[in-house]
Amino acid sequence: MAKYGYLGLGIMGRGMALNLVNAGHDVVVWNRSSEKCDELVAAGATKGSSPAEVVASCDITFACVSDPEASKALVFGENGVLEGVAGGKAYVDMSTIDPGTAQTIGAAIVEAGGRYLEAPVSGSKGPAENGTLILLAAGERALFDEAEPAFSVMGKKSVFLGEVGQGARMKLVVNMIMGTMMTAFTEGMTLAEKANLSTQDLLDVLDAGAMSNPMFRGKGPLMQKESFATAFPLKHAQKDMRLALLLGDELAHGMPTVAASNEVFKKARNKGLGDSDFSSVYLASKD
Ligand code: NA7
Repeated sequence: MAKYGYLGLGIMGRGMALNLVNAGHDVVVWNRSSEKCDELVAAGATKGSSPAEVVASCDITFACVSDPEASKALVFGENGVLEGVAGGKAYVDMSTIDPGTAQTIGAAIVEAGGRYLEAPVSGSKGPAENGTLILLAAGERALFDEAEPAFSVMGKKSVFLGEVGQGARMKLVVNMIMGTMMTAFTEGMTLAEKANLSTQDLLDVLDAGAMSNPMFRGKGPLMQKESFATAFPLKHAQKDMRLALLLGDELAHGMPTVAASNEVFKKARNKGLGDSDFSSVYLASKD
């Protein structure tokens, strides 16, 4: 059985790494703030001393960190991934980053003698914990096939999308749709309130029709209670809107709806909601 590494034990990485351990795999973990490794070690993982050491001691190392800057720090930093990949070690970055950063990282890993796959995931805390993420992979096809035993534990569906960058692009398209859906939803909820409509009636009407979806069904009742426990940090949702807009910019593709939605997320960050769930954009829509 392959030995796996996992770097980055935030909301997403924690769930995925725990699922690998609980499925009986041999897993070595590392996180910048080392105390986050304790729960994993208690569950049966081994704690690694640095990204380089984890990658060098495992067959395939997965990573899930905040944003492009964090992904680059993990790979190019001191004792980083790049220092451990020689001899064909495999590295799978599951963070949501821009395609250019994924390509820069992928090329550097291969140049240093390693193997690379990007595999950003669709789904937040719950799917990470119960292994129902959707993995959007691109890069080395053979590595995608080799990683399947791990992917099948972390997710319910894995798709292979071609060359490095295509996974990032797909993820940004998906999250741009999700973000704009969320701001339209919160504006509808707050408009209903101001129009003296019952938000429960609105949720019931939406759920009975063609717009019924798990996100409205799950987040709607929480919005009514202004309960924003973090499943997907708002700062990461806004990062994805920003990166999607940059992709649109590169391709000269107009996205006025996304641009407007991004402004609402920026306003929410400015209100101090960056670490709350992205559905707390509701509070910015209320003004
Ligand atoms: P979290 O819960 O905010 O976790 C972020 C993780 O990234 C956490 O392990 C951080 O370590 C790590 N991080 C952040 N910056 C760095 C640097 N510079 N170097 C190393 N590690 C770093 O995010 P989620 O788990 O919800 O999301 C992760 C990704 O999936 C993100 O791209 C989302 O958009 C989707 P820390 O614990 O702070 O030391």
